[in-house]
Amino acid sequence: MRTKQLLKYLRIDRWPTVWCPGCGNGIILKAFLEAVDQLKLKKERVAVISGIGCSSRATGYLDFNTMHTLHGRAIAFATGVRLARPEFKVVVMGGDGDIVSIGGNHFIHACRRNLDMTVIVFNNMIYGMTGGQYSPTTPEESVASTAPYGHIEKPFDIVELALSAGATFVARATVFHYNLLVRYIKEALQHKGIAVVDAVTNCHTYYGRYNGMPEPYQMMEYFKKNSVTLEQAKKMNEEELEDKIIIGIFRKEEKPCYTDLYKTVSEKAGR
Ligand SMILES: Cc1ncc(C[n+]2csc(CCOP(=O)(O)OP(=O)(O)O)c2C)c(N)n1
Ligand code: SF4
Repeated sequence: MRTKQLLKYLRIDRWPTVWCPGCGNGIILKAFLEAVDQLKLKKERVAVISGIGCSSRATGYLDFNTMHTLHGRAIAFATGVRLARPEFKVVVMGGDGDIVSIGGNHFIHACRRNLDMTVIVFNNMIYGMTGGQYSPTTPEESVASTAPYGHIEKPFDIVELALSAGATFVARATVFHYNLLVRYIKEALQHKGIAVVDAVTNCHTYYGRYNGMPEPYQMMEYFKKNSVTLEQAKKMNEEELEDKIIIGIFRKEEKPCYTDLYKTVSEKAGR
């Protein structure tokens, strides 16, 4: 019933999606639509920009103002949209590879500038579209097509990265925690300044298959078993937190955002 009400936000003529059955991308997409619907945002006033990857295909299915751009460059395009159309809610969607690997520089500087936009990272810990190569968030010792003997690098923690780069809203949930995901995306969309949601999701086809969880439900069980809330995490030591996914809102603060500061400069310049 609820799903039916959300169909108005989708380009149904473009379905079925390219996504594997059971891919977590659909869960994140639905959580986003639920948040948009609860906030009663007008779809004509929402712009969604993505890069390249399985997750970035989301913009093709969403009936908003959408742009499917270049790998890693969604935030750069979104910055242009933000400045040109201040009345729009600007949302960036992309994979961990897209946003924190090739697009990593755009990401940290968008956080530093406090650009007024929501960035939803579909964090499946791997490059899905290109066949399961390791990404900057692939956990140490995990197997990937480019790490058949186990990954030797330490992963980026997207939350830590966003916090240290100066993001003013930072949250994380997994696709197992659907209601939390809706809540955090909703808060992110209401936030003035940059809002980063690390949406941890399953690519069972590659990450799961290489790491003993080939079925979507096995990855769901993994997320359920290994997630701890921020409150629980505060009482745990480093060893206990190893391999744990900490979920919650890590920062929510008001600070002048880039567009407001830019406006004051334009006014000074008499424009
Ligand atoms: C400049 C450039 N480099 C590399 C690629 C190839 N490429 C396409 S998608 C992708 C990675 C996708 O991984 P991610 O962003 O994590 O998204 P996912 O597919 O997992 O959702 C890569 C490397 C490209 N399209 N353009
Ligand atoms: S390859 Fe992975 S990320 Fe891509 S659609 Fe399939 S399950 Fe999803």
